[in-house]
Amino acid sequence: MGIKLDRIVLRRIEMPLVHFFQTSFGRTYSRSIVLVEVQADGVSGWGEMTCGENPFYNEEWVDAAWLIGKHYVAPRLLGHTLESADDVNARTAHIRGHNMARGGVEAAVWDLEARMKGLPLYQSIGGGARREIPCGVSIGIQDTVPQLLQKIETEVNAGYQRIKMKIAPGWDVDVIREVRKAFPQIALMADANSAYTLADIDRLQALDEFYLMMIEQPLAHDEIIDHVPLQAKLKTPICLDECIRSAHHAKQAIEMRACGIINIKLGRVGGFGEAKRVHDVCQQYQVPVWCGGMLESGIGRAHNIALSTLPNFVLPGDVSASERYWKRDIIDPWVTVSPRGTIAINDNPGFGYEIDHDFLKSVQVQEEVLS
Ligand code: OSB
Ligand code: MG
Repeated sequence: MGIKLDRIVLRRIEMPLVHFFQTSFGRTYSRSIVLVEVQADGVSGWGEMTCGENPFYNEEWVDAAWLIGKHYVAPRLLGHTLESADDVNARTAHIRGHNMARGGVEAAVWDLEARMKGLPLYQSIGGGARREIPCGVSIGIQDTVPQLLQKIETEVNAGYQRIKMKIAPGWDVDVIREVRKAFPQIALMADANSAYTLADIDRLQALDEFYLMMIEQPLAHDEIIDHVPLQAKLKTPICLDECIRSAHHAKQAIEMRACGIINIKLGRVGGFGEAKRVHDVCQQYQVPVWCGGMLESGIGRAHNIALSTLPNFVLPGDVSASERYWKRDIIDPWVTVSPRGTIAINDNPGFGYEIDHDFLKSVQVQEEVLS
């Protein structure tokens, strides 16, 4: 069939979070998000560049992502006929880094292709291993331990299948001890977002006592190798997030025994093409994966839901209900979670949700049409 992109529209929206989100690298009250609409033959596909407002999770951030999309990604796609969405990754592979900017456009083209064919996105990407995906939540660093315990109780009662809590030096061993005292049975994990070094090995070993499912990215954001001696000394499996940007990284990390689990984020690896390759490598090595989150709007969330239907996404992901993030989401219907902590897959074309255009307009602060 071929996909000839006529237009790419970049939009920037600003939406306050229902509750601030604090990680080891900072606190976020409000999200600034770059959305991508790609158009061909009167059909639109939508994507989201999943970077933060600042270059603190990794080096990407919204202002840079916008410019990468405009100056480097769009010119490689506009006016060309793509055989399929799978071609987008290779057409932008000369760009060093900026995977979230590249991936936002790539994912939009996957959505477009699925809508042109009248297929659900999850089928287009080769997913469909499950009709509902298992969900967990990611809970940020709070001001007090009682506030954290209260939040965990709310999410456990809502049915979420596992709780992830953010940790950092000063909010780790003692806090997790309190959490375990209050919730001895829950599936619990901790995400350090690169807050430690090998000098902290004793502190990280102390976490073994709390039988966590995993500890996520304890060491530097760009570091795989140091996780090897750390994993050798921990009973708790390490899950890598930040430092896995490609299937090649995943293979290296697994072979050198740097981790037992990998978190796949669509943007971090540059879109569906590479996310599927990371998934496949992990499956070959029998390393389970789960879908990470970047506080996405409904558009990025819908992509994550489709991704989570690939067979090796066997662990609950950080994909949770719209209402945990937003007073109002930009998709219709919103993403909801069942009392057993799952999101149901639907069979609508593309990513399966409609854009709430009126609301989108009301939160939009910038728009640029590229053709
Ligand atoms: O490390 O997984 C992370 C949010 C922003 C940046 C990094 C991370 C996160 C989350 C939130 O943990 C996951 C979500 O609920 O979207
Ligand atoms: Mg993480």
